[in-house]
Amino acid sequence: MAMSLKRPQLEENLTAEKRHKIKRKKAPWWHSDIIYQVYPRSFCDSSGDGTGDLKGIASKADYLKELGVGTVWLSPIFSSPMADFGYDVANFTAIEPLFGTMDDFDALRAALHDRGLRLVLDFVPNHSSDEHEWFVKSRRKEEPYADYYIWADPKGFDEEGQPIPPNNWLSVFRGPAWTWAEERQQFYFHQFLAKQPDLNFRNQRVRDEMKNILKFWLDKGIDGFRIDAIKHLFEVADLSQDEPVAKNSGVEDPMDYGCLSHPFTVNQPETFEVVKEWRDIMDQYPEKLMMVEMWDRDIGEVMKYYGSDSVPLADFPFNFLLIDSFRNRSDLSGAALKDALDLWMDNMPEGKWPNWVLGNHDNGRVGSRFGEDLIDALNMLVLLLPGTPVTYYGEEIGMVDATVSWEETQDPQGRHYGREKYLEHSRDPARTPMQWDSSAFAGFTKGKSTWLPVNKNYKTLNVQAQSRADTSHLKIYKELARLRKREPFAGGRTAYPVVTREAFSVLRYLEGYESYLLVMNTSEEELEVDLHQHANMELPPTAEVVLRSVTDTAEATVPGSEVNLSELKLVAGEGLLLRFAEF
Ligand code: TEU
Repeated sequence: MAMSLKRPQLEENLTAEKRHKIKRKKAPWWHSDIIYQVYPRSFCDSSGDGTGDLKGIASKADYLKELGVGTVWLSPIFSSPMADFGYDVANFTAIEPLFGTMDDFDALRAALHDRGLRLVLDFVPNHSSDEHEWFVKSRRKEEPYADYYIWADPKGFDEEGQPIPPNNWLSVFRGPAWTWAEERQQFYFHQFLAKQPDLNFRNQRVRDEMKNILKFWLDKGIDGFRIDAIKHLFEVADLSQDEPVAKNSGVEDPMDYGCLSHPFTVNQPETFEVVKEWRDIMDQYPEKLMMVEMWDRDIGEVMKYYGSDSVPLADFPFNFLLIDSFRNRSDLSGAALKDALDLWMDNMPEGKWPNWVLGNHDNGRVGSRFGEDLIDALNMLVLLLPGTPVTYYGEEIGMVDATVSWEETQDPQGRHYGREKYLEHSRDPARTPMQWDSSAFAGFTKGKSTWLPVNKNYKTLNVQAQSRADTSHLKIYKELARLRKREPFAGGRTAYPVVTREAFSVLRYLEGYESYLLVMNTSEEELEVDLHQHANMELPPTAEVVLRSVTDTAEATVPGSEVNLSELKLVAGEGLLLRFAEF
């Protein structure tokens, strides 16, 4: 067969049997797990206060097990005034009372572990809350905390006697990245909100504190970390330098983060030293997962976080290319999908492991970004590619962005842009409560209100309805989670036999096993495609349908049917998973 092969992990010329032996012996658990992101405020509320909590999550442990995910990653659950909904931590080793107690945490960990599921926590090292004891003391210049944060004198004073920040650096959330502290008569730096002052990683004590925090949670038996906003960890030491205006950004608002480029505030070389220190700590425990969150257009910068064979860093930096390459449906085509997959695989260092992220709490829901018709096809894609898929809660049932009015808007990123523009920036629409059933508040709470509105579509779009339906996003997801454990997916090879504007296909195959072919129609129209005409390799004349998108109700593609690959019909956005004997 003439095709281009990608085998991220295994030697090309080994026999299938030997490959399996190596794989069984060596592959870490997170190669086979699906990582499922729970946004704790929005998953399940046991207390009735309208915000999700740990007991609520624990009550859904059976659901998660049955879903077929292996690892549960929780967005921050630590003590927090909730200015950025937990990403502003006031005590890194205490549980936020809104979410419960340390006993609830232990019970949740046990509930997951008892079911063979793993638990990964969010680690937010770049900043703390301004209500953290360290910052309160630092603001008073109390030792040893005085230099725990990035403090700077004003560049001068304006005509009204107001202090001028040391440079033009901007906050990711809009506006100056410097806030004046009366008490200390200095500015402090915050890459995000003023309520999220950046920690000073040039201070050894800060580095030690953070290491101890990692150990604290590892000693509690968690299985790894997702590390937040890693590229922001260091800034240049010389604070006198302005960041340059970004060329061709198209951003007009001078207070928008996008209008500057950021040579002095992200991806500084020192960051990798610190990540290495964390890796070393994690390696003192058996098989802990380290995922880093790194959002950057520069793929080379992203890949650096994998490290190398001699200096391994994260197990993977999140792969956001499936979010970032296509902001909407019109950007999506078979060819563009192939480019996005290749961009990761071709740049990933030798011997490293890929991952695929379709959505998270900072981005719109998959169905809203691309179109609901593509939900199943995209789940098929990320769950069947080689690599670790990351699923944001609710994506398994195809939740879509909810309408959140200006009055209801909670997200500080949205609020910072004001009533006119909040919709472009608010992350709330993708953070609404999980839709469990058709009862009040979608079964998310027994209380009288919820922190964000429940999507109005919950009466029909919910877990219970999809469990009962003959076909549903949920049923497809579960089937995929089961299928991906089979050898052609777990340890097989990958090829892309047909890539056109409207069609994309992925073949997973392994000597001695049946081959699986996923065919996707990326267009918004029905498609009839002759795979043989377009294929860059030999394909059999027919194949058996294994799974199809919920939108396809044709007689010819009922699972189990034999379809002719010369005249394959797909509805708009469909994913069709086919199987044929090894050939
Ligand atoms: O997000 C980090 C974040 O905002 C960056 O990835 C950002 O998009 C990029 O640097 C802009 O170029 C994390 C969390 O996911 C988010 O929810 C938090 O608000 C943020 O950190 C602050 O902790």
